[in-house]
Amino acid sequence: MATAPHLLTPLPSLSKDVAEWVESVRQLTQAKAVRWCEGSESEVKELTAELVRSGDLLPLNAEHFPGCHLARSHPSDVARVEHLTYICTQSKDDAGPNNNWMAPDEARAKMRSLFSGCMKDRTLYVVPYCMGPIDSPYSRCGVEITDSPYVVLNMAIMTRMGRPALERIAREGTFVKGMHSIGELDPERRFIMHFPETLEIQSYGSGYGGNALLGKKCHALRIASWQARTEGWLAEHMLIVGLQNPQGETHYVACAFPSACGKTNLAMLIPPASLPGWKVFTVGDDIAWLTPGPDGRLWAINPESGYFGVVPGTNPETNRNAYEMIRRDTLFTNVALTEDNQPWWEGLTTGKPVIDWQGRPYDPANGPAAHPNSRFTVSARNNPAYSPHAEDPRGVPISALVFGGRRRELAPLVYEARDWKHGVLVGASVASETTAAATGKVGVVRRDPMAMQPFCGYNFADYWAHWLNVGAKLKNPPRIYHVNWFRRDADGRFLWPGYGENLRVLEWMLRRCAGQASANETAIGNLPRPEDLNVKGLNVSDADLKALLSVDPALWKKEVADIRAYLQGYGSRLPAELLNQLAIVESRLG
Ligand code: GTP
Ligand code: SPV
Ligand code: MN
Repeated sequence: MATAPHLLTPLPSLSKDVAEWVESVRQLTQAKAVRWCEGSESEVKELTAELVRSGDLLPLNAEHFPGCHLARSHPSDVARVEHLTYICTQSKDDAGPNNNWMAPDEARAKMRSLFSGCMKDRTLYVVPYCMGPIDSPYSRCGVEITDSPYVVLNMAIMTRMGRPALERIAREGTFVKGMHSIGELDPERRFIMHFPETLEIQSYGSGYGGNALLGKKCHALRIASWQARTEGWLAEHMLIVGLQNPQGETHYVACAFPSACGKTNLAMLIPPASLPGWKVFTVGDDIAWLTPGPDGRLWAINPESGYFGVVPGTNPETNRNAYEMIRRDTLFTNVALTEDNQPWWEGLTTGKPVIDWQGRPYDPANGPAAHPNSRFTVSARNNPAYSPHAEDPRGVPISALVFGGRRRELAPLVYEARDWKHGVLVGASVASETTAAATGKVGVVRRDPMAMQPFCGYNFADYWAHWLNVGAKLKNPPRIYHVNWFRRDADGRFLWPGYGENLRVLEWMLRRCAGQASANETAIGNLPRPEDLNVKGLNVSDADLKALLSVDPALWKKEVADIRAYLQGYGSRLPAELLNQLAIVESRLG
């Protein structure tokens, strides 16, 4: 039955809990107006028009990029700020050596003084959202309060936002409370605080991505990982992709790679012409919530409904689908402009930049034209390869889990863990070069276990123990792999072409899962021999392939020592099983 909009229950009366909390935040921030977000298309249009009028959004060339806009963030506010991100648990040990920690009382007092009166001249937006399909038992809801209409527009794309979420909150009686203000955009007055014990997030002083779109990393990973541990599931920094083989069978794979290490690209992979008959379906590109199912398999949902993706490098050659996807109804942040107002970024082979990401005339002396962490926000519905099962409330069954990192040397193209316990060690020992997705130096190798170093809401030692427990509950656990698309030679050239060609590696994994492919059993795990990979039509020299698929025992002995030192940094909470697994690898290295 269709209801006329003016007959709908007013949003604040749907949930007394939410309304009371919003009122308390209004009093604290002294917002000049309060606007509850309904989540309708007309509301998004209206907000967009307001932002265009205020000059905060720039419409892009309507012929080539219909419905697209450009936002420029403050030049000091272009990436996540890990050093200003805190987990505020009663006990410091619960946050662990992997997190910055602040006592909840101290953090609350600090944030109270920052939020006090901060919205005097601004509108307070109330954004109810659902992470995951609105009717899935695995989904979780939250409400973000923000004074940034840019954040509202992003949340409208990235989450199921508005009335249905608020209705679910009213039914369930529980939600994550997220408070956000851009404040003065002063890096000295910028904090991202998490209170997992009370399901609260407080973020001040940044309007950018993971710092400000609280449904994403703050809720769906840091808070959710904490909830997942108490409830027996996993919240992970993983893409989810469906791979349909030429026989018509589809298998789902979930992969954890650190930020800007290839998740969106793999989730939207385009099969090379020399592998005919394969089809690829995107379920998710950044976050997976995984639950042991009654059938003993691991089932996954994507809590998001859009992509906040890295723009540079996207082009018709590397990924035609991604390129086509962002040519309509897309919100660009921090890209450059061509003379005729088209967005431009490094990696595009057509057009040339005249205005850089800061709005200045382009001068190569100022660095790249588009910021290396410039992003697109786009609805998953724009993706030509969007899987219909992404909306399935039960999620999809996972056949393989893949960890990966960006490493010039050492890590081979792919190896397979011997079993789940070994796989947990493989995940826990992931290391990767830092990227522009977070502020700080780029290209430094650091440990990034399960690609969750910036996102795990509790002590990694307890997290690994939880991973071991989840595995013990699975009668049909997925196989676990490690990949590295980023091996280079001495001149810096990539040894592996990557992108669509990565399907060859996934194909070997799926044949392994089906018991149809052989492998070379090495100390670190099982590697394909060159003849185990489908290399038909692949343009990689025999020497490069050999280098990609070999294990250097001397280098790996050093790596094992480094992993041991890292793990021992977690002290007595570290599960002994990880050191047992490491000892097995070490003894096999001889
Ligand atoms: P976040 O959104 O930060 O979590 O990043 P992501 O993991 O989704 O990474 P994305 O797919 O956006 O890729 C990041 C960068 O790596 C882009 O510049 C890509 O062009 C590049 N890239 C992705 N896949 C490959 C690959 O297989 N090989 C190489 N050499 N580069 C790749
Ligand atoms: C990442 O950094 O892993 C991202 C972008 O996906 S952000 O939303 O900023 O976290
Ligand atoms: Mn990410």
